[in-house]
Order: sequence, then structure tokens, then C-alpha cells
Amino acid sequence: MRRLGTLIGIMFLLFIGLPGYVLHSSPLFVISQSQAQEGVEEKVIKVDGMTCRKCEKAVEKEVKKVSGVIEVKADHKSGTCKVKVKAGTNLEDIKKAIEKAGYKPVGES
Ligand SMILES: [Cu+2]
Repeated sequence: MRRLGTLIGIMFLLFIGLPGYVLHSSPLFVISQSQAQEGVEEKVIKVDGMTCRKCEKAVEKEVKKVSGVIEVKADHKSGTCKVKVKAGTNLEDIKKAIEKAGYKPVGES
């Protein structure tokens, strides 16, 4: 009867341990982990010099070319350029692009 008790003990441990093991090794878990690593970041860069919709378009056109930029929305009223970028994207490249368009990046948040 002692062996049976041990067996039941092992079965019990397996039963408890299995859901955790399956969860951690399942493709679903791995995918959600990698998405978190290469996630998307939203940044707001303050831009001086934009006065109309044309300015916004000029900024957006240049910023879009920067590698890692997923979405860009410039707004002359608030003087901002909102970007959605892949995590790890160099913001300096985005600022350079804004300068290239003829405007002045003055900060970020
Ligand atoms: Cu303008």
C-alpha cells in the first residue's frame, strides 16, 4: 500500500504541475512573450515651426521614412508629432527627419 501511496503522490504532483507546464511551453504563451519584447511604443515629439496642414504633411512624410516608424501624426495647433514606433527605435533619427523637413524638434515625452 505504500507504493500505491507514492504513486498517487506522483500522479497528484503531475496533475498539479501539468497545467503550469503546458501554459509555459505552449506556443500561445511564447507568442505573447515575444510581442511584449518587440512591442509598440507611442512617443510625442514637440515640434516648433509648423503653422498649417502643409507643414504637418511635410513632417509626416519625412518621419514615415524612418525605420521602425509604424504611424505618424503631426499637429501644428499643438506643435506635436505623435509617433507609433517599434520598441527600440532611435528617436534621434525621427528628430533628424523633422529637421530635414524644415522644422525644429524641441523635446519629447
Ligand atoms: Cu505650413
